Amino acid sequence: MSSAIGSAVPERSPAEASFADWMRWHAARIEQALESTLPPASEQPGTLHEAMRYAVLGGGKRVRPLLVLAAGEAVGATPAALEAAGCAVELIHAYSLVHDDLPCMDDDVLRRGKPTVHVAYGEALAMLVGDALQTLAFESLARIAHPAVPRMVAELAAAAGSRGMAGGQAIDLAAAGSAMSPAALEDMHRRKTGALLRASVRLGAVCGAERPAGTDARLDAYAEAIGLAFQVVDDILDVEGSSASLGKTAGKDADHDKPTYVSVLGLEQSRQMAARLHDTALTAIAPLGPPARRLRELADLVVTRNS
Ligand code: GRG
Repeated sequence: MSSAIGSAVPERSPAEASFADWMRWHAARIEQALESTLPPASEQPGTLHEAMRYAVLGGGKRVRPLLVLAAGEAVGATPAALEAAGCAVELIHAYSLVHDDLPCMDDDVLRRGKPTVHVAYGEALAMLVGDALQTLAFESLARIAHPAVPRMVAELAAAAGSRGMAGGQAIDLAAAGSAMSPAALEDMHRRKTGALLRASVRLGAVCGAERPAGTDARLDAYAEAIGLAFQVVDDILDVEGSSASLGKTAGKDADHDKPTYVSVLGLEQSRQMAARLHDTALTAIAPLGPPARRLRELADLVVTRNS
């Protein structure tokens, strides 16, 4: 085993491993795969490649690749395709964070506990880092040897595009300073945050060769619920967390006068909504039984996380 994975991580990820061990093992594998997918900083143009690596490596919870892997496990998919698909989703996520932090968008200086990419490398290079991470995501997805690749490319592109994440971001930018109904807020977040989380589950699911009838619908219902729960919890953490624990600037939403679950529903109702969505997610996948164990544990993590 490579030293990059580290001696504290078990040799294999057995079915009976604790969730913490399962996560550490897969996060280390994903880190290694991202490391080898990203061009080395020694390759020209060196500064762009260095900045891409700065944006992606050594930080982040890796929730999206873990969802790909957990959904794949739930349907008996082979690990190699899942890992590569997980990397592709994480590259899209990293690109979105780099662009989101730019002065023309959220204008943030701290991400994953370190200066944002435009602070470290300048705005023009940060734009290019996002662009290049996005195309690298689709290049690596297209290179996977699996019959479901065309479906995976379509799912990821739709989730990241104007009907998904980029569209949600456009709605978000237009909403600052204005009131929003709970329904409009939900629509925005289903696109901005939910679409990529849903795509993560779908990418894992389509790697499974023979899925019993109803499985895709159950996984979709799970993904819809945790996608929204993730955002509700994010809004709660923005109010309750510290910049040190979050690794990003706390209190940004209020500073930018943005509608959030906390500003629209209040803290207590937001907590109740997260708990309801957690229940919905668990109910949706209950019929999938023990193979869906990691999806259940990830749903728990989404609502109990503090960063
Ligand atoms: C610029 C096209 C474009 C889209 C940006 C994702 C996004 C859209 C903006 C990020 C703003 C934000 C903080 C949204 C809340 C939910 C979210 C995506 C949080 C960050 O994801 P985590 O917590 O981050 O998984 P790590 O660093 O752990 O990967």
